[in-house]
Amino acid sequence: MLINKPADVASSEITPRRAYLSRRAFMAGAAIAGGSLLAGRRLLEMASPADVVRAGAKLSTVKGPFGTDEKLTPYKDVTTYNNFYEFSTDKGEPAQLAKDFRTRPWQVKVEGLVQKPRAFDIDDILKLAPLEDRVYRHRCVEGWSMVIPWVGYPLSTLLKQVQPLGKAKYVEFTTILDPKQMPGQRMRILDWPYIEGLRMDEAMHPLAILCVGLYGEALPNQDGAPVRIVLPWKYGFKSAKSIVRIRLVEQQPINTWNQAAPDEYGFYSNVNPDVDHPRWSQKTERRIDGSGFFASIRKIPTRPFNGYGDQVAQLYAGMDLRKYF
Ligand SMILES: Nc1nc2c(c(=O)[nH]1)N[C@H]1C(S)=C(S)[C@@H](COP(=O)(O)O)O[C@H]1N2
Ligand SMILES: [Mo]
Repeated sequence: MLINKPADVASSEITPRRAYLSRRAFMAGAAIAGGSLLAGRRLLEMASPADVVRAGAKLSTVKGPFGTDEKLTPYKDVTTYNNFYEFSTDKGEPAQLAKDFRTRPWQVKVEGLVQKPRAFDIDDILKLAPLEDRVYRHRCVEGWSMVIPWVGYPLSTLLKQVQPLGKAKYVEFTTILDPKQMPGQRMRILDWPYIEGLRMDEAMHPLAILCVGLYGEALPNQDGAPVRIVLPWKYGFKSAKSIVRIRLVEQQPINTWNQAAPDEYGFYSNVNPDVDHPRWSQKTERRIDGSGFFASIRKIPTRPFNGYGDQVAQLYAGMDLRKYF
């Protein structure tokens, strides 16, 4: 016997929809059938990926600009070698210690010298603009580097929403303060909460992104979930994680690392091989690219502005970059 399928529906359309519907029916049944509360929650999360974007959830993205074809740092290294002092000063520990960090509900207040101050819900931030894959070099002031496929969109997109006033000269970013959830904040390692800042023109530059994911997925907690800043031409510490406030101000913000050690960490902190850290050279870097032991000994030259000079050098025209390091 011949089974005719309707001519106007391609088989490629039928299968996913059918699979989707039957998966939903199955899950509803499974949820009712019981199981642990946790299993129920897991099923719920799978049932509505569009509404519930938790760490690791797939994001739908478009290809963004400024790509590089350098070898990507493996996902494993991006998510197990982290500087996130709110959790631990040991790079191996945030992956474990941030496991249960709560990223919902989450708001980012955007306020200060703006026409329309507003608290953005994280799920609105995710929908504000198309999410772009942006493969950036990531250079830590400590001398290691990675190549990470971030997911986000220009920070300027968010800032334009609140209509900055002409008086606004700088932007300040504040990380969440929650010592109950963040064991590092129970210790006086830094003056919490973590604060960073940029000049207004730096913040509006198309390279600067508001980042919500990596490797096509919602940000893992240890990488700054649910939302962080990424500034590829600056040392990593300028890119504040897990932010809850963006404030537009007239005076240059006092950023946490500059306050902790002003001789070592400047306000600008543009990647610059010609300005050494007082305790080590910045001429070379150790690229973490999955080649294991060999990567740990192989040094590559560090480039001015981390290789983004063509895009950003003009922001600093006429400035003495040794003085404004
Ligand atoms: N709130 C907060 N943001 C932070 C840090 C931090 O300790 N706390 N570390 C910074 C440093 S030094 C670096 S190199 C990057 C590391 O980001 P990654 O772990 O996603 O690679 O985050 C930056 N942002
Ligand atoms: Mo860093």
